Formats: sequence, C-alpha cells, structure tokens
Amino acid sequence: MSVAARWEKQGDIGIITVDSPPVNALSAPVRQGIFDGVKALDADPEVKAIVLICDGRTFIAGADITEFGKPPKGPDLRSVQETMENASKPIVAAIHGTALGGGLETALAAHYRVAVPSAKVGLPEVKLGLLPGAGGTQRLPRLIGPERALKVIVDGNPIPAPEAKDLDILDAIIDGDLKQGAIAFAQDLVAKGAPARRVRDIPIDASSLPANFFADFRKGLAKMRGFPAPEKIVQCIEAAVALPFDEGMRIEREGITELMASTESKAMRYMFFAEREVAKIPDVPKDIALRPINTAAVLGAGTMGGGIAMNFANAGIPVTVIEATQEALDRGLGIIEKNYRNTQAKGRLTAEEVDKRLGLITGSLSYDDIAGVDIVIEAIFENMEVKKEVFRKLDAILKPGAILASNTSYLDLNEIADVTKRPEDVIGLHFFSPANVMRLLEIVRGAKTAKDVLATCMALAKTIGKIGVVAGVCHGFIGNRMLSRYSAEANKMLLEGATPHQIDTVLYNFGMPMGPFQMTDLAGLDVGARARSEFPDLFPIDPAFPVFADILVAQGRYGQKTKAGFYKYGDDRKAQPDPDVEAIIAAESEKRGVERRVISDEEIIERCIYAAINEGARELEEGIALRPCDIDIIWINGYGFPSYRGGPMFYADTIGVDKVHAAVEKYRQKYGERGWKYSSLLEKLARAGKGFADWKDVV
Ligand code: 3H9
Repeated sequence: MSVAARWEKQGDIGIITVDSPPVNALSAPVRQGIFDGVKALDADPEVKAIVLICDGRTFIAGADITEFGKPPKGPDLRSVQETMENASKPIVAAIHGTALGGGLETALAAHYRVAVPSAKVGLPEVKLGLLPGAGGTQRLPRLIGPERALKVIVDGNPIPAPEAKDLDILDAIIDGDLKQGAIAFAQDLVAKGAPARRVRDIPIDASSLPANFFADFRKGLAKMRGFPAPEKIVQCIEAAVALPFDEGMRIEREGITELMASTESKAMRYMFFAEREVAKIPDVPKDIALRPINTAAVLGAGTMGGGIAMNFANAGIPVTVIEATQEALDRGLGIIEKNYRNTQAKGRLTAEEVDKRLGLITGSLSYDDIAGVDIVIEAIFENMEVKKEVFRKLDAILKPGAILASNTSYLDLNEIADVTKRPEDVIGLHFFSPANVMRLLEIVRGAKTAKDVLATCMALAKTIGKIGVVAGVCHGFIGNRMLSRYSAEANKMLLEGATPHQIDTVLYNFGMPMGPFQMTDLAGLDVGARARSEFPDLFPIDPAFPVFADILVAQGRYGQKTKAGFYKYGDDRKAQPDPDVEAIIAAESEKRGVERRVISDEEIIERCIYAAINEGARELEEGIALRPCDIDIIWINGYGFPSYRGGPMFYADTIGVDKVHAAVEKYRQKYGERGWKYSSLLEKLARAGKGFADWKDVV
C-alpha cells in the first residue's frame, strides 16, 4: 500500500481511503495509491463495487501544485483516471470538504459521485491561469451539457453540493456519515445491477446548443484582457462537442501544456502560495493565543468608517459607529443602509439579511458607549494632532486588553501609540476604499505592537473577508509609498512631453484597471490638493516640477465630479482627452523652459513601474515589507496591478532585475537621487544575476 492511500473491504464493497494532509492533493504517492487500490480491488472477486473517500478535512483538493514544472514521478493522473474509468466494477467517489480541480476530475473518472451537503466541488484551474487538464473539459460537458460546463469552468468558483446535485455533477447527497452513506449507495448499485457508468461514453447533443453559442460566449471574454486561459477553455469545450473523447483529450493536453509554461500561469500560481505566505509572520508563533474580538467600534462615519463598520456587520460582529454630531452620524448610517439596500436590489442579499446586518450597527455620539468593546478602529481625517487627542481619549476609557487601531494611510503610527499608556495594544489597520469591497488590509506593526495584537488582527482580517499583509511604519507604508513614486513620475512626464491620455493608455494596456490620471479624476483632484496644502510635510513636492493636479484645481477642475479634471466628461462619464488640459500642460513646459519631447511607451512603463519596484526594494532592505510576496499581494489587491503579472516584484523577475536596475540607474543619473533613491538590494541582485525570488541570498 502507498503511504498516502490504503484500501480495505467491508463485505462486498472495496474502500480506498486517501490520507495525505493537509488537503489530499494528488501528489505522486496519492496517484500511486489510488492506482494500486483500484487495480487490487477490481481484481478481487469478492468485491462488487468500490468507494473512493478521503481522510482529513477534505476530498482531493486538486493536483499537487508544488509538483508543477518538476519532472513527473509515478503514474500520471490520466493513467490513474483511465484505470478507474475502465474498472469493471462501479466506483463511487464520496466527497466532503472541497473536490477541486484534479480532485473533481478524479471524481468524474469514477462512475458515480455522492457528497455531504456541506461539500463544494469545482474546477478552479482558471484562477491559476490553467484549464482543467485531467479530462475536466471533456467529461464535464458530457455529464452536465456544454453550456453549463463552460460556465462552471470559466468561472472557476466552487459550487455547493446541493447546487452540484441540481446540475447533475453529483448523483446523491448523503446526510449523516459519509462513509456509511457511500457504502449503502454502492450496495444499492450492486443490488440493482447498475453498470460502471463511464462519463466518457455519454453522448453530447450538439443540436441543443443555441446558435452562435461559442461566438457569443467569446464576446463576454473580451473584458478578461491578459488572461489566455478562458479562450483555451472555450476551445476545449468546442472540441468536446465536435470531436471524439480521445481527440478532445489531446486538445486539452496541448492547451494545458501551453498554459503551464506561460508567464501568466506562473504568476497566478505564485500568487496562490503568496496569499498563504503573507499570513505567516516569522517571529510570531503560529499557536499564539489570540484576543477575542466579539465587539467592535469605528470612529468616524465617513465613507471609510462606514465601509469598515459594514465589514464587521457582514461578519456578524456588532459594531458601534461614533461621530461628533448627530447630523454626521445620521448621514453616515444612511449611506450604510443605502449601500445594503442596493446590494439587496441586485439580489445579492435578502431583506432579512440586510435587516440583520443593519441591526448589528449602532450609532452613538459618546465614547462612553464603547468603553467595553474589544477593538476600536479610528477612521477620522489625517491629522496627527487630532489623532493623538483621540488616542489619549481611547486610552483613558477602553477596557484593558482592547485593541486600539488607526486607519491612517500615511502617519507615524509610533507617534500615535506613544501618547497612550499601552502602545503594545496599538496597531494600524489600513483599509482601502471602498472598505467594504476592497480585499486588502495593510496591517501596520508599530515598534511596540504586541505579537498577540498583530496575530489577532491577522486573524480578524480573515474573519472579515480580507487578506491581511503586515507592513512596518514609514511614510505611506508599503503600498502608498510605492504609489507616490509611480504617480510622481507620471506627473513629471507630463511636463516633459507626454499627455494624460498617453500615459493612462500605456498603463491600462500594461494591465492596470486605469491609468493614474483617470484614477485621480475619479478620486477627486481637490482631495490630494487639500492634503498637500494642509500637510506640506506629509506630501513633500519636488520644486523642479509643477503638480498639475493643483494647477487644474485652481481652475475649478476637480475631476469627474465637476465633469472636468485631467479629462473632460460628458453625461456618460466617459473620459475624453481635453485640448485645454494639453494646452495648460504645454504652457507650463514653456514657462519652465522644458523642451517637450516624444516620450516612448517603454519610458512610461519604466518610469512608473520601475520606480515603484525600486521603492519596493528599498522597503525590503528597511524591513518595512517582510518579503517580496507581501508587496505583490498589496499591489494586486489594493492597487489593481494585473494578477497575471504576479505583482511588481514578481514582474521584475520576469523581465530581469538587472534590466530594471540598469534603467533605474539611467534615471538616477538624469534626475538625481531625490526621486530615484538608491537601493542596495536592487544593485546586489542585479550584480549577482538574481531576482527577488532569491533576495535572501544577497542580504
Ligand atoms: C489542478 O488540479 C490541475 C488539474 O486540472 C490537473 C493537471 C494535470 N497543491 O488554502 P489553505 C496547501 S490545479 C499543493 O491554507 P484552506 C496550501 O499551500 C489545482 N498544496 O487551506 C497550504 O499549505 P501551507 C486545482 C496545496 O482550508 C495548505 O495546503 N485546485 C494545494 O483555507 C492548506 O491550504 C485548486 O486550485 C494544492 N492543490 O483551503 C485548489 N491546495 O499550510 C487549491 C492547498 O504550507 N486549494 N495546498 O501554507 C484551495 O483552494 C484551498 O487550499 C482549499 C483549502 C479550499 C482546498
């Protein structure tokens, strides 16, 4: 028997049990175990049917992603599946937890599938930039029809068992003990003389497909720019409809081989592990006792405070929202209610669910009402003196052990913590707007933040559906510090010859959801202008370059809200390049004696993206970011960096850190150390011919 699977008999039913923690992924020993188990039980004359089941928390969660790109060992998955499918006795896959990817594909090679009600099944390969490569694209359309199969595979989302039963992916739901239920199901098959039903032999009725089905589906894929997997999936389903099973399998194999080698899939697989890596904080023990978070309070009912409060209510945690005036409180609570009702109108929440969530949010004008809560998140405007005052007040009233969090996006958290008598309980929780939607939570660790406070906030992030990433204290933390460099270079290039539309187009084509100027128009030019004028120390300006946003604000151009910013806007809110803005920019160049020149697309990428990478390298050197993957997760989830490029640091590795370094040096020579600060890490990596994946080798 294999170390990862065992088999036994209960009466005339053979049982193969996979046991390979944590998620029973299809590693070589698991494949070998299933292969040997099926062969042995199929050859045993006493056995009439076979159950395939898993120990631990889940059915097989997929191929073993850690094996990808390594030389294959043991029987490949397809041979295991052929052995299963060709067995003379019916095989029943018994599913609990999540049967995903190769796991579901293995279940599809069984002859029947049963699951507990809480189980989920799915083919999430598309989220790794892949397609189901173990027959999923050929068997699923045969089992549930090509239309439904295409949607399931391109979505990649897990499907709850009851829905999967309705879709005909499952044959039965087992209430109660899965093993006993699956054995009873198998015995019933034997009693009925049911055949080993091979999914590969189920015919597909192509005539039932709507006309132009595939062409119409492809139109919907246009928005998934940069991702090659969905188109390849469509090709495989077309093959399933038009060609014999083995031909379809050949096309599927070609598709997955090509995708497996693509940079996009490598980036997305890297992201899968990066998301798990960021949860690990090297000096915080995994089993550290967490502080209970059963109640929360948010200071400020503005856009940010309201969004933060919704996160708690969504997770079932009662939250009190504090405001200074009844009017502000009513306005804030009103917006929260409106947001929930909009979601209800879209059918994503029922009226009861909305009422329940609203019932968890209480408004108050008095700090006395929050003295007993487990965590307070301050979300008032960015002003150090005001924040200090608020933290002194919180320190005076909150119960011992409560966590005091600030949502500051730039300010020195240590300075805030030090006004309290409990700096160990103070932490930064930097949410991204809209806070109820954006998945990122930058968790700022102060010099004195206690380890259990940090661990509690990491766990809290998960509870409220966020991905928490730890950052050290510096101006702008990990994400905004890099963004400052990215935006500053975009602004400078305007003076030198580029237009907002040109820069935005290049960065959009690179994969950003929108360029920096459209982004500024959306956020409001006045917001940044006000911050710069009120807090010049926080937002230092390079005197050699004008801040174009401020010039436009002076002319009443605040962005989308005034239908004029870096672009002009019609009623459709579509950004249109504005000759007036181009004239303002050109006049400024002339005033400053700057001869405008043609700026290449390459220069735009280098000056914006490489500037951010250089700053990221400096953050690693300074310990502000723990690992390159922390930066990548932040930029993908907080700033829309394209996931198929794997985040800025992964992207740097794909083009070569030596090339990035050479470009950064070129710009430092030209523009000086003020913008292009030296990173010794970048230089060391470039000299050693290494990438950020190996950054530990050079520090
Ligand atoms: C595929 O199947 C291709 C096929 O078509 C065939 C091609 C020929 N492999 O997420 P967790 C690790 S592609 C290796 O924290 P949860 C994970 O890294 C695959 N390792 O737990 C972590 O390790 P660590 C299609 C894996 O309970 C530990 O297990 N399948 C794999 O929150 C626990 O994971 C998928 O895409 C794997 N496949 O969630 C499913 N999966 O503790 C991917 C997990 O060292 N997996 N690990 O950090 C998941 O979605 C979630 O892990 C799952 C459990 C929902 C299963």
